[in-house]
Amino acid sequence: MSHYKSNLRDITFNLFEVLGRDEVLGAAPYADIDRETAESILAEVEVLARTKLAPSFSDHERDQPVFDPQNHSVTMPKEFAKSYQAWMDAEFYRLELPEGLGDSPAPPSLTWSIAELVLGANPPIHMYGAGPKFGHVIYANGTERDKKIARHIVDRKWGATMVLTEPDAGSDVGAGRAKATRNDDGTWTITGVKRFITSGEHDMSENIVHLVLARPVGVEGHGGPGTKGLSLFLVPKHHFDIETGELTGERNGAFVTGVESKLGIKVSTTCELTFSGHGTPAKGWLLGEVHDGIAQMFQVIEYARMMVGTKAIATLSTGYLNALEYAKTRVQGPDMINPGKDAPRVTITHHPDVRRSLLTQKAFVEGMRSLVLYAATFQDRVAIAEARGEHDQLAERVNDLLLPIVKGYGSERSWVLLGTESLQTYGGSGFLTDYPIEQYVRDAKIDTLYEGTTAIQGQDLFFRKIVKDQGQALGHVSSQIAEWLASEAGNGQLKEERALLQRGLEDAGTMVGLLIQHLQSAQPDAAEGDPRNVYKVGLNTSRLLMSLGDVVIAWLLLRGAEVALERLNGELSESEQAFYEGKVASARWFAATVLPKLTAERKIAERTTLDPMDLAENAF
Ligand code: ST9
Repeated sequence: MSHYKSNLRDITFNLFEVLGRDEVLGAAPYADIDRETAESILAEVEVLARTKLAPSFSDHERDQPVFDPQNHSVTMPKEFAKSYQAWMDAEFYRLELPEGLGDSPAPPSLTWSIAELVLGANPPIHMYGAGPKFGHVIYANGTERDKKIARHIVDRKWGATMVLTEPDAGSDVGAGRAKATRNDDGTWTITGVKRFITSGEHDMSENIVHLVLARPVGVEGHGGPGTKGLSLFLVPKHHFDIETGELTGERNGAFVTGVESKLGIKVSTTCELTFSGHGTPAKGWLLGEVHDGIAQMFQVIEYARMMVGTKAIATLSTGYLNALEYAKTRVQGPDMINPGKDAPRVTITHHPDVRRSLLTQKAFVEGMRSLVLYAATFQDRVAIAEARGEHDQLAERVNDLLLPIVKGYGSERSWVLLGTESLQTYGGSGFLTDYPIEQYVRDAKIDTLYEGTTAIQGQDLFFRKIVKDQGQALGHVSSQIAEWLASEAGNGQLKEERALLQRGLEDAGTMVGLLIQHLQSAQPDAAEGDPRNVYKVGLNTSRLLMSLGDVVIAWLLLRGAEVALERLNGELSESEQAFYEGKVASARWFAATVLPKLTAERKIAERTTLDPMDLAENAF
């Protein structure tokens, strides 16, 4: 039986009933995909995810990739490779590619819905399967030569990796020291050691193309310190004929020199890669023949941040649904209102604390799913504008604003809830490998770490997505919320929840204003300022990230509740009635139990002092 429990009903509810995605389907550039087609694609992927992708999920623990240090190779477990093959053979990845590369583009709101199903069933399949999407970045930024490489990656189903991190340069990517030296034939030789490279080596595709950040040597105006001195190189595992994609039989000098042993997600290889370290030069091409590495790599990072947030949320979703199933069948203890020793024992869904826990899981996961798909609606706008040769700058900005929330908030909330609520629902049984929850907890922890830790997401949100953006995207989202609050949404039935959201919005707004004040007072020219006030910002960026996430999610859940209340006025089947009642209940629960905490968060932020920064290190 599959461990994976999907929630296709909630996905389609968000897509079509809340976010109106019918609007973008059936018309250019998505003329071939109408709502019916989209729904049948989702249904097909859901079956594939449950029946072909999910079965090898728990094998990861027993049957792990085997690293051979002599041959610099990794042999993947057979069952996982079979699931991976099933996904690649189905070619749904083509829906994520632009015209000219994949031939059947679909809106990002649909492709992220598909991604949720795959990431919930077996996350590393989606990660190993990202090759074609890397092809997209190469295609978009590349020369004619690079575009050919991109096509080989897609057509031959090659793997690809993002290669940034070095032993001494993690979050601080600009501290990287890998070098690139230009060869007479126009190629480059890369030298250095990179660490934590996801999918860095495996035997499931005939080739892997590494996208490597390195510092060009001896090129005037380029290669300086920091991230701006980095360029992006395409470095294949095996050499190939650029025209045909056929492998030449020659190994390039990009070798796996270590595979990490780690807490979770064990089938995903986390590799040390050594370039030009074993007597063979690691040769590659400069992407697009321009030295613009960090900006190019951030195109990958932005996608990957969305993917990581979606992965975390997808795992919480299946975690919650598994916990719910267990709770409905697990008989334990009497009902609180009939506590006698001889009283009948009841399923644990009768216990108030279990109901609290289940409703908390349900509210967060449904809210975060809405967040992912809400962000995706802005990606739809960006993609549609691009297809017309235009730019939708507002949509780009709002998507940028939402990404750290999807990734940072999504991963933190999911991991914590999986551990504190989903696993806890099982009692001691949750600790056992008999159930998938313990693996979910371990596999989801990484989501708070990679693609920029939560602290990095908080800083990105405040400094880049709010301050540098001059509050344009934030202003747009908060005015949308304010507009909704001013409307008659909920037909009087969500009055209390709207008041709670109003207060939460004000609390979050006050926090943003406060951090901006601290930042201004830290500027050298500020009257009576203090440069150390920037620490007061740094002490609160994670708090702000989580608070803004709470506000946006509450709003999206309440929008869903508004739709559900309307539907509940009509004739419904029993299951649809229950579904919509559940939507209203989770929105109300979130508003009642999460939003009031924002006032406390605001007060904590207001009372921030420099004490933590003044404390001597040895006093910690
Ligand atoms: C990792 C692997 O963790 C995890 C595995 C995941 C699974 C892999 C599967 C992935 C599939 C991917 C498929 C690709 C598909 C793509 C399709 C798309 C069509 N947004 O602030 P500054 C840029 S890997 C955009 O001064 P510092 C920007 O160019 C490890 N751009 O930074 C900027 O210049 P400007 C992941 C951004 O102080 C420039 O950077 N590691 C953004 O020099 C400099 O900015 C990390 O994620 C942004 N949000 O450096 C690193 N931010 O301002 C985490 C910056 O002129 N560390 N840029 O525009 C950080 O993010 C640091 O804050 C830092 C700091 C490196 C940016």
